[in-house]
Parts: sequence; C-alpha cells; structure tokens
Amino acid sequence: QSLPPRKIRIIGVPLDLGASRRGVDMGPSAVRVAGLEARLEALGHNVADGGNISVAIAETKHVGEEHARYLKEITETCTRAADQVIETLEHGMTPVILGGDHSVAAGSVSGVAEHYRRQNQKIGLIWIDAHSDLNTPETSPSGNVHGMPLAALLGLGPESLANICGFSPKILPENTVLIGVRDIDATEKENIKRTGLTEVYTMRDIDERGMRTVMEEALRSAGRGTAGYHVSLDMDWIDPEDAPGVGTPVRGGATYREAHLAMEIIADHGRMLSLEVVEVNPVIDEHNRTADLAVELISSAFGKKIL
Ligand code: HAR
Ligand code: MN
Ligand code: MN
Ligand code: MN
Repeated sequence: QSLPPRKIRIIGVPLDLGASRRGVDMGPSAVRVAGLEARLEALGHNVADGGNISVAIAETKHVGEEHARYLKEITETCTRAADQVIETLEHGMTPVILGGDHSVAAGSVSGVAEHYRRQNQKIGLIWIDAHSDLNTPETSPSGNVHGMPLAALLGLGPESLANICGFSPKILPENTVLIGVRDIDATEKENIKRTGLTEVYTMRDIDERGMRTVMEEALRSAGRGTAGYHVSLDMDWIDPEDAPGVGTPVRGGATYREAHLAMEIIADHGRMLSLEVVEVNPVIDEHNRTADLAVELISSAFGKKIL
C-alpha cells in the first residue's frame, strides 16, 4: 500500500506577507482540518505535528521597501523555518512544510540544503508552479516576495533571503527543475537566462510530451549527483477548476490526474527529502476543496497507491 514507513514532521508556516491577496496564512489550518496527519498515518507513516512557526501579521508591521514588501519580516520567518527544517532532518524525520505563501521556500529549501551541506552533499529542487518565482526586487512588477524565492535560492537575490544559513546559492541550476509554468513576467525570462536554468518544463511540454516523460526527465536531473531533492508544490500549478482556493489562479493548469501522477512518480523514485505545499487560500476556496486536494497529493507523494 505504501512506501517504507517514514517519520514525518509537519511544520506550519502561516505567512501571507509575501502576497498581495490575503488569506494564505490560513492554509496550514485548512490542510490540517482536511485530515493530513490521519491520512499519512493511515499509510503506515509515523507523523508528528510540530505546530506553527511564529509569523508577523501585516497589520502590526510596516510594508518596508516597495520593491520587496515585508522583506525583513519574511526573512525572519524563513530563518526560523530553515532552523526547524534542519532540526527535523537531524532527528531523522522528513519535513512536510505547510504554507503560507511561497516565500517560505526561501527558508525551507535553505534548511534542507544546509543539513546536507554539513555532510558534503548537494540537493536537487523540484519546483512545481504556474509561476517561475524568479523575480528580484529590481525586476518584480509587484514587489511581492512570493514571486522571488527561487531567485533567492539560486543566488540572484534579494540578498537577505539568499543569504539565509550564511551561504549562497543553495542549489545549482542543473539540479533545479521547474514544472508546469505558464505565467512568467518578461523580466523573469531574462533571469531564467542569467541563472543558466535549462530544465524548465512548461504546461506546453506537459501537453505535448505527457506528465510521465516530463517527470522522469526532471527527477533524473534533480537527482544527479545529489542526496535527493526537495519538492516545492505551489497549489496554483493545478488548474483552477480543481484548485480554486489559491492566491494567484492561472488558467490552463495541470489536471487532477496529472497532479496525482506527478506525485505518484515522485513516490516511486523514493528520493524526496522533504516536501512543501504552499499558496492554499481558504478565503477564496470552495468548502475546503483545495486543502482536501493538497492532502490527497501529499498522500500520493508519500506512497498512496490506487491499487
Ligand atoms: N510574477 C508575479 C510577481 O512576481 C506573480 C508571481 C507570484 N505568484 C505566486 N507565486 N503565486 O508562484 O509578482
Ligand atoms: Mn501522530
Ligand atoms: Mn510559487
Ligand atoms: Mn504560483
């Protein structure tokens, strides 16, 4: 029925300072209410909920720099998230991080990278998203930091996020794959070139070549010469038909089955080091459907099989 049992720790990061639309701070709650812990335990895993990381709320803070709104508070939160992730991995547990907006990835991925760096190993990164999140404060059209975490992890900036854990970049372009992108700013395209990323699988690639081929290629690149990979799943990857409750919906996303298949293939390969699911927005969801889907997809990534 499932993978070899793992010890899993859930880490909630109720952060919404990185987005302009409010409400993703309720994401961790919605995913818990959808039954995450029980569903993973039903697969035979040992699951402990580590609770939420403390996060500032917008009403008590100043926006700060217009080109990277709330960057100071987001950096503080991401640093705490990185520490939690390191501690979790040190205890032999697999972190499952619940966002919050996608800026949390600048912390979680840093934590995973730092933990394996101490053992002289690199990590890969599977970034599954409608967006490429490769803006810097200089290129961002919105100033929203959730459009920047991948740029930070690859060492482009913003500087305070890029330098979490005291080193940069956290991952190499050849071990970084993007899956499902369909909404990239013109200035971000330049950044893709600057970083030297080659493994960018757009929705067109998935349409033309199929999810299976795309995933096999992507996992091969992320796994080459690495301890394994972190999976960062932005729920806006999935078509708004099936995932209406997300911060930034974009038409033309993955279908329900494509999304499951991607997670099932990740489980089959058995090299996922950590997982995060971000951008669930209960305020615009329909009866918690998007959070329910998040729990289903996490279950597939941890070995749930149809038969
Ligand atoms: N590219 C846009 C910006 O930087 C929007 C990107 C952020 N949206 C997300 N992240 N949900 O994936 O402002
Ligand atoms: Mn438990
Ligand atoms: Mn994103
Ligand atoms: Mn997105």
